[in-house]
Amino acid sequence: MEAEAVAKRPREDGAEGNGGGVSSMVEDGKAGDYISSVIPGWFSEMSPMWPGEAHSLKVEQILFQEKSQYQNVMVFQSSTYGKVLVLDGVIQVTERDECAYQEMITHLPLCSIPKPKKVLVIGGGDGGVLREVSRYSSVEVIDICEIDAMVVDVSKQFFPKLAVGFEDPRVNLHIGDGVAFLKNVPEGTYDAIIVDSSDPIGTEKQHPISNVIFSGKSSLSQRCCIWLHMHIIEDIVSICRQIFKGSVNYAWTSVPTYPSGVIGFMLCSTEGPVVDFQHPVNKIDECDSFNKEKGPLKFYNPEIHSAAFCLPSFAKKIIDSETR
Ligand code: SPD
Repeated sequence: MEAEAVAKRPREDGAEGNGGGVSSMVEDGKAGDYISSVIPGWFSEMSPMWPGEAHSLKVEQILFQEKSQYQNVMVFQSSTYGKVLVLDGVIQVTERDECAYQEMITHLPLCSIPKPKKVLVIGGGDGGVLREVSRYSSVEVIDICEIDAMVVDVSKQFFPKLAVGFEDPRVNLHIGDGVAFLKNVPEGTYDAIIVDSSDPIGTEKQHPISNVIFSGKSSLSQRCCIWLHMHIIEDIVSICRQIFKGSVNYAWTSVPTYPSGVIGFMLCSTEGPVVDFQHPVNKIDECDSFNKEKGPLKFYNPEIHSAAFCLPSFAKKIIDSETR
């Protein structure tokens, strides 16, 4: 669907502003079971993936809601986090804190390998990761495979500061299934593969993308939260250890609007030159292959890169025991 067509579509319930539509959506069930409201006029993120808790944002206005072929897509204007993109009831990005996620998921792997040239993004249809990858002048090709064209269109319409990533001439957009795409990629094609998915449910065994990303020399996948999913992270680390013959690492960062306020990343490398993810080889402010014309980073720096691998004791104990 084209963004222009999307823009003109009125809300089905005819309500306007003040987030009143959130409550009415719950009552009439139009947006499915995912959207709920603890307090009228607020969006509350509830899911069996984080039982017993709900992070809430005050809604000023619902700007878009539609069911794509794959999921419920919603954009609302919040009081304090700018515009918010929600897929199947789960916050994906907010204008205020998107920098933390997009910069970390991109620069943790790309600052860890010298002069990355070919990069694949799986998911990431909002364009934020592309925006960050395009900062590297060493990069020649940026392929992206996003399953849901509506996410791309909605981002171009409502999140131009993210979707600017699509404007880079090195970007090749493929709309389709990431697993199918990867099956046709010869091993070693990409220097880095970044999996920017919605929340993965269960372990790698149930999430086939991770079973085929070994073709990359380095890969990163967003992986759960230490406060909520330690048991899943434990399984994932163990399975990655069997799949990846290089290094397997877990890092995390703060994203206030994600469940429990943090999100984790699995960083893995194939055999070959050792990738020391914890100590970036590209110092982003000094590095030749970094295009300074794109403006300053808001969140990432070399210190926060290394710090992202420091874990609280309860998580370190489990992850270290799996990585030995
Ligand atoms: N709990 C939400 C995790 C969302 C991860 N994907 C975000 C996509 C942003 N490019």
